[in-house]
Amino acid sequence: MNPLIITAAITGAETTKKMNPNLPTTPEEQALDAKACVTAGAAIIHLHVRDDKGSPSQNLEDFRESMEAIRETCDPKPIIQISTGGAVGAPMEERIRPIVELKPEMASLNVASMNFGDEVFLNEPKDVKRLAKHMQELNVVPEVEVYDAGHIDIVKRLFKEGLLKKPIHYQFVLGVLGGMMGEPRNLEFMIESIDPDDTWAVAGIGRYELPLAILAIEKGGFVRVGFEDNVYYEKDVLADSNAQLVARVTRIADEMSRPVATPDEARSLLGL
Ligand code: KMH
Ligand code: ZN
Repeated sequence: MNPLIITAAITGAETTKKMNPNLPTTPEEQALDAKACVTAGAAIIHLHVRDDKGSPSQNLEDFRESMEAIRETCDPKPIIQISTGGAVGAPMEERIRPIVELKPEMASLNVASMNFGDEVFLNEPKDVKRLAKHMQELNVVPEVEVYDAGHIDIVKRLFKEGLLKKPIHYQFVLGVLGGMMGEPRNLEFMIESIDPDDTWAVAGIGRYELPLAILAIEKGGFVRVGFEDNVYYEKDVLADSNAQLVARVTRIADEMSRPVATPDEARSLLGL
């Protein structure tokens, strides 16, 4: 089977230290956390950043500092995948700027507006197209974040319009209220709905994280775990660290005879 790419979504925008005191928020904390995740088997760090007060930020300098700290601290160097989703309500100009200025290897691309829990996550078609165009021009490989089956049709339309290249890398984010929940049949439907030459990963929110990770390992997909999506190790027990969640996926993959990709193997699997 193809090697398993594990993404660690270490910080997120909605998670707080109140939810889990081990959440990394400063560049130093993120660098050490990322290093532990890479040692545990992660190849990609999905990166959100915070300002000095610990609030979600799309500020260019906050991204620059965290990226530099992660690059300096980690060996081997993970793929840093900048979030262009940010927190709900982040201005589009701020969501675009880190891509243009920092040119990361990869970035997330959210293709649809939706309810996101009690809020509205706005991704207007014209802005999605602008972001996709910037990524294409700067050779930043997009990971399309898909929360619902209809979003896949939007991705296919973007491809037809020349705004995405093949293979397309999907992240199925299942369990956000406003998108599809994380029942196995939903993941199966998503997999059937994409083209076979594309790649996919799954990020199960909360209690969906572990069962969907196991299903993805079995079905040849990739896996995302981390405090952005889930702060628990098991019911009512907080995870000690992001690396603890990554290490569990690595152990399960090992038991299921699925090798875990190094960052460089992930680069070649994703065509970076
Ligand atoms: N924080 C969510 C509203 C992404 O990183 O691209 C959006 C998000 C997606 O986290
Ligand atoms: Zn994110």
